Amino acid sequence: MNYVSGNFKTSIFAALTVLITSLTACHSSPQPLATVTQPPSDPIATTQPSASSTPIPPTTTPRPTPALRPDSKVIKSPNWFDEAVIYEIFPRSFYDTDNDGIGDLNGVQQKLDYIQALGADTIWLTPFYPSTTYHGYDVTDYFKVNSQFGTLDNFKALTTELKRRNMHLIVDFVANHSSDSHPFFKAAYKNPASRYSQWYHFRDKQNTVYDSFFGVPNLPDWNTDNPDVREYLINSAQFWLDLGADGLRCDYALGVEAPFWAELRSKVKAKHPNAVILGEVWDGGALTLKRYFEAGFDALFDFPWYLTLTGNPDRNGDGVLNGKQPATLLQSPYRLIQRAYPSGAQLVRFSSNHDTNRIASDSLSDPRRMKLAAASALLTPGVPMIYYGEEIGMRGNKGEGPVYDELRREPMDWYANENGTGMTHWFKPTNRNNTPNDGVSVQEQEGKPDSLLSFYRLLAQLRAQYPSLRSNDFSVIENVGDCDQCLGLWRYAAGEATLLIFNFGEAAQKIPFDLTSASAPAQSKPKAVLGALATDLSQLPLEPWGMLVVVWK
Ligand SMILES: [Ca+2]
Ligand SMILES: [Ca+2]
Repeated sequence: MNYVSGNFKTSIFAALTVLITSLTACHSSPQPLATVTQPPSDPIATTQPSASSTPIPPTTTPRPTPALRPDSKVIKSPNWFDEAVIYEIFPRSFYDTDNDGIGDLNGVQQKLDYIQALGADTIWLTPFYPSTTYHGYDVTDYFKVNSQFGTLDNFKALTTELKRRNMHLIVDFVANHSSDSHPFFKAAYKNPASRYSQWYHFRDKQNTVYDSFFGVPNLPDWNTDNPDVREYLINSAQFWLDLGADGLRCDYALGVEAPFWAELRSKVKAKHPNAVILGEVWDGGALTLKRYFEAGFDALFDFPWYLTLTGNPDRNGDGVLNGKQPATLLQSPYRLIQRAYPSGAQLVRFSSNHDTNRIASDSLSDPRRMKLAAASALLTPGVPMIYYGEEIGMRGNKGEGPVYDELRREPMDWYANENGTGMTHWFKPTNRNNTPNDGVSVQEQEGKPDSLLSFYRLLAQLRAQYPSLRSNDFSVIENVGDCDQCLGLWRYAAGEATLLIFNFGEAAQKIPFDLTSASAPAQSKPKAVLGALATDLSQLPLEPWGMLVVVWK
């Protein structure tokens, strides 16, 4: 049975409660986490970036973290990545091509036109390797494709087709832990004489007590202090890059020591200089992100921005997006790009992923807020990411166990009635978030100018049309009139400037903001590409949860 029914990243928070009570009595054999019924403790309840929100280390042994350096070094992410738009796919739920109800690699390949129409040119695939769970983050073979998703030949065909389209693929890289069904763990468990005894962190002479991801027994931690383990894991990363992948999304990077990431970077870049190394450092603290950039990541997900926008990832409506905090808090994540992180480092901007409540739920199903979240993620500095189904407003809320994260990874809703070619149906409980004829499907939104899908495609067109919406040259507007529910940014490219103002509040605004001021190029007339300008150019009108994007060209 799959007792770790959700991906661990958010079961982290539930597991913490269990962990704390079970640390003193380390599991002696894998036990179901049947006791995970308490609501999660709330380590990231604050939306204020804070170094103290670092999750509790998953083992009884404190893990060293990379040292801070006074002089941030330059980390240059690959050029192709700087203008990328990522589409995150949970393959099981995306598109099925062999009628077993499970999405597959061929299905991803068949929907590339759809993905490109969203302006996305880079796909991040969550794990598609052999594993014992539905989510795949417990890998049993780092060098194979899970037969449910296809074959190595399917993978090669996908990368070939992506290259033909000038698209890119980022694969998930799980270096913190393996599955307890991984052959090396099975060989070493209860067998101290095994050659793999030193590949994990066994804590007793019988090899029955071991460190694992947040105490989850089926996810034993790799011993990355062992050079053989590092070589094995790094070889697996090279294997997928050799087969045509363009980057690694490094799962739970916080769990693995800095020297490992430095070694990974040096070896990967020697062979694949244009591969992107993207880290999941789930932390609201900028100093932590800074340390991990310096450990060797080209890019990190902007969790400080995400947590400020949405509040608690498991609770809806409690962040800036819903007016619960001043939007001026969102200024800081952009300033950090210019002032704190290494020059050339890249931030991935996202409003939900497979470990969080979906943004449509967090927006309380308000189409204005969904569009505001989309525009603020896709048009502001950073590399935007769209979580599959976000573009049609698929809802997703953490369940109350034993099934929880599945409810944020539901089958992509291609059709009004949930039936048709490619539709997956591996998960269809009656309490799911997305149902037939609810307006949430590609079919119901296709061709409708006011639909969320059409809005995402409009954002894609704007990014394609205006280089300033893809450049790293920007400034944060300190005061947007007196509106502390507003965020304002300038973005620049050669001969072009764009003003972006977002209103994260329920009150309409009239912002005294003189568009004839020095910030704008004097030689051209402003054109509103989202929202509308008033006749009086000294005043900017904003609807509740509205936005204004003005281009000078
Ligand atoms: Ca299938
Ligand atoms: Ca639906």
